Amino acid sequence: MECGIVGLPGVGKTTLFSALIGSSPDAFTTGGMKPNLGVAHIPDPRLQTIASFITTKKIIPATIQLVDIPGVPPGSDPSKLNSFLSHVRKIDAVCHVVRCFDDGGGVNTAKDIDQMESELVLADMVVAESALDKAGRAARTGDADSKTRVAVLEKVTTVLEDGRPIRVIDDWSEKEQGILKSYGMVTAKPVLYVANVGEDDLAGDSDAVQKVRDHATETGAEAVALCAKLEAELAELDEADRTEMLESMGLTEPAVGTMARAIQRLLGLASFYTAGEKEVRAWTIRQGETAPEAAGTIHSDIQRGFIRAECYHVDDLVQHKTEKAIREAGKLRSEGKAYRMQDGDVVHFLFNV
Ligand SMILES: Nc1nc2c(ncn2[C@@H]2O[C@H](COP(=O)(O)OP(=O)(O)O)[C@@H](O)[C@H]2O)c(=O)[nH]1
Ligand SMILES: [Mg+2]
Repeated sequence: MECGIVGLPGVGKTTLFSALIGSSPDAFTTGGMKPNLGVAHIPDPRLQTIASFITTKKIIPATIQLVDIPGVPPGSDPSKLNSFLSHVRKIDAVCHVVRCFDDGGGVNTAKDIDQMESELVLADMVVAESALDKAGRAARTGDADSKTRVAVLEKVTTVLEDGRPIRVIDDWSEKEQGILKSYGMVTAKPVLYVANVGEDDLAGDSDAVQKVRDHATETGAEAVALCAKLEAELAELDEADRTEMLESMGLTEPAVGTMARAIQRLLGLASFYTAGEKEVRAWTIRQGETAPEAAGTIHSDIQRGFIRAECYHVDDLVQHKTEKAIREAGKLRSEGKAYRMQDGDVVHFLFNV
């Protein structure tokens, strides 16, 4: 699962990217056409909760793959635009950064969003048009599958011609969804708008930010407001200094934490945990995965030799304090192969290879 950071040049993408992966923005190229790749930790308060009851040597958060995709200035030549689109086609979710801080030239979020989004809408129209042509010809020979394709593509085209992204359509059947996915349309991907605010509007109260939030609501996306520059500074501090700086601003955690969790939600992911003396660790799965599939994220041997999962919820630990007490209270569940993992499960996998 990979999340791509997109936006016009100079909106703060690389600054945000470095804050998310916890290194200095100076380490990354600016202005070039090559994307920056990195891995962000997903800060998770539940890890500290678990570690407060189960003594452990190490806490390991879940991670997410990030790509900082260089922005394309409006009116760029087609080769730059194509290179940009090829990167966007590969990602699973889009994090669209919108400049809400004034760099001297004023702020116009509506125009900025439109400039970026109309390129994406246009790209999908090109794909839809040629695909519709092809599917239409096959459908006329009586091919049932192609008829469904035509229906999907016509629905998509109506929305795109209206200048709106495909993600506003939320009533696909499972089959239609599969067809849609096969075309890799860029405006069908889930989007998180990041309103990049200046240090003078950390709460995100300005009209500019409100416009971003409204646009997100209208187009089936989510939105967060943060100051990328401040987040990048926070990321470079050690734990103690960071806590002190956050407290002085009346905050409890860096905004990139909230943001990383929003991305996780957007991707339809959930977390489960393993907890022991050696480490307390968060693992990422797709919502609804079964216990053996979840075991496979740790090691393929555990999936292959899966016997059962002994599990309880983080909330059970908070209530009963120890695993022994959870067992005595009858809250330790023994789950088999068909069990669908719940977000917040703490698990011991029993396996035999
Ligand atoms: N005032 C302010 N400046 C920012 C903020 N985020 C980024 N910048 C500045 O904007 C410029 C462009 O940032 P960069 O991350 O390279 O933008 P990119 O082209 O989207 O990757 C840099 O000089 C940053 O320091 C912010 O939140 N507030
Ligand atoms: Mg950049």
